[in-house]
Amino acid sequence: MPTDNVLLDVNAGVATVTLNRPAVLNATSAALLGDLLAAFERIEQGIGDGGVRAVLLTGAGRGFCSGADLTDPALAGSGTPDLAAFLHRYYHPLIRLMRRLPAPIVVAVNGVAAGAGMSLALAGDVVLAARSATFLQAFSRIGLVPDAGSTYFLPRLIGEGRARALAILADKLDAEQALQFGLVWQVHDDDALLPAARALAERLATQPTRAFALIKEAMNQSLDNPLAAQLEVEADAQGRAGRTEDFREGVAAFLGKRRPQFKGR
Ligand code: T3D
Repeated sequence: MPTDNVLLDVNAGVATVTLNRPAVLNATSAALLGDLLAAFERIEQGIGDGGVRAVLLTGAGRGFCSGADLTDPALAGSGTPDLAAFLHRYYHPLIRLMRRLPAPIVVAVNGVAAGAGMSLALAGDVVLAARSATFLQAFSRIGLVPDAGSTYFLPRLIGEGRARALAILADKLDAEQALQFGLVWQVHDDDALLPAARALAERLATQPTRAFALIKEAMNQSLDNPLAAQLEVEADAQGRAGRTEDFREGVAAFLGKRRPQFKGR
C-alpha cells in the first residue's frame, strides 16, 4: 500500500484516496477492493496517531466508480458465483469501516457512480459532485439487487418512494437531480470539484476531530433508535465531547474573541 489500484496520499492532515482503474471507470475488482480496505485500515491507524484528521475519496479519470468489475471471471464466467461471500469479504468491512471511521470523509464524485460505486459514495459523510457526474443503481440492469449499503442509505437519504423507484427502474440521476434529492451536498463545475473537495477536507482537518467522530457515531445510531434512546446517545457523546481539549479551546476562543486552534484531541 499504496498500489496501482488505489492511490493513498497523506498531506496536511488529509488522507486522499483515489480509485485508480480509469480505463474501466474504476470498477471494483477484488484487488481494488482489497487495496481500498487496506487503505482505510491505514487511515484509521493514522487517525489514531493524530496524523490524519479528514479523508477525501475520489476517482481517477472520467468516472468515480462503475461498481463490480463485470469482466471478473467469477461474474462473467458460466459458473454460479457466490456473490454473498464476495460482499462479506470485501464490501461489508469496507462500508462499516467508512461509517465508523473517527474522521469525516469527503467524497468527490467526479463522474459516474454506478452499482456498488454509488453505495461507496453514499457511505461518505459529505458528498460533492461534479456537474457532469451521474448516479446509477445499475444492479437491476444486470439482474442483481442493490448492495454495499444502498438499500440502507437510499431510503434514509431520499425517502422510500424515491429509493424504490431508483433501485427498480435503474434510471440515471444527474448531479442536479441528486442535489435536489439530497443525495449530495453540493455540485461544482467539473474542473472546480477537486479543488473544492480538497479545500473542504483541509478545512475539516483543522477542526475538532473528536467532535466529528462523535457526530458520526450519533448519526449512525439515530435512524434506528427511538427518541429516548437517541437522547441517551447524544448525552453520552456530549459527555465525551465535553472532556476534549478542543471543547475547552472552542469556548476559550469564543470568550477571547479569536479563532480557535483545534488540535483534534
Ligand atoms: O461480486 C460482486 O462484486 C457483487 C456485487 C455487485 C455490485 C455491483 O456493483 S453490480 C453493478 C455493476 N456495474 C454495472 O453494471 C455498471 C456497468 N457499466 C455501465 O453500465 C456503464 O459503463 C456506465 C453507465 C457506468 C458508464 O457508461 P459510459 O458510456 O460512460 O462508459 P462505457 O463506455 O460503458 O465504459 C467505459 C469503459 O469501462 C468500457 O470499456 P472499453 O469498451 O472502453 O474497453 C467499459 O466496458 C468499462 N466498464 C464500465 N463499467 C465497467 C467496465 N468494465 C468492467 N466492469 C464495469 N462495471
